[in-house]
Amino acid sequence: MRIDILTLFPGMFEGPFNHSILKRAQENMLLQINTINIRDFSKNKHHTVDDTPCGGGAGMVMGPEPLFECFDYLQEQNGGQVGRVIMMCPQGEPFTQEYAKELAKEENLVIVCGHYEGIDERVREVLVTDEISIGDYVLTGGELPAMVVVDAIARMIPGVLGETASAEEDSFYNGLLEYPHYTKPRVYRGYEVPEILLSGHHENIRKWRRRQSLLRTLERRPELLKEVELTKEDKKVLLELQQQLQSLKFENNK
Ligand code: 4FV
Repeated sequence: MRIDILTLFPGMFEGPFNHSILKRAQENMLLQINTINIRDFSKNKHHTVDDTPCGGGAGMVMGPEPLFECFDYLQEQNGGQVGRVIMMCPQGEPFTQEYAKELAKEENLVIVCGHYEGIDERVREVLVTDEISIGDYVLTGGELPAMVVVDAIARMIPGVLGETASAEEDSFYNGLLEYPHYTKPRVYRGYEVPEILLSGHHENIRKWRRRQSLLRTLERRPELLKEVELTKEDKKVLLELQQQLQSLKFENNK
């Protein structure tokens, strides 16, 4: 996959993309990331890319010209193939694991990083195919959201996570929150690893992990359960857990 990131601060990406899994993914040619400086496409003598908002108001708006010029360049560079064009913005669709899986199937992606109050609407109307938000809060720029999206997508590209790690057991991969993880030592400062995990009984361990995922999701993100494909066994376990939590709540309110 090739990802072209349009930004005013290409330097911000050097850190996150030159370490660990993302670095190896690029070395293994599974992922190619190009950061392109939008300011290089500003034609005015001061190379400004923003201007005051039409209709007045505070702050500045990123103008259409440098971005449209940048797209012309990308199209020339890639024989017209620029792929899906993602604008990072608070008004965008909430980013999810499902969305990451979907985008990971693409050959090419372009990510536009905004700054200031926002980007001229004509960019959104003409060039952008996807608007994505990483959360209901306002950041200084689209760079950090772009890094988040690239990281989540990269993990979904076959071969990026390598043998050791498997995305299949991720939180949200199967729609549930992940079960608790333990490793050696068996006892640390008196805190023990649950016996079942040391039993070697794989079916019992699978059941225990599924129960923990259901419990965590029920306690922390019950709305997620509506989207999950639940087995008959899951429904039986969930009923038990709901009754346990009810009686616990009842005990505590006594
Ligand atoms: C944002 C978000 C975000 C808004 C104005 C950049 C900033 C500035 N992007 N999810 N939350 N963007 O706050 O994606 O242009």
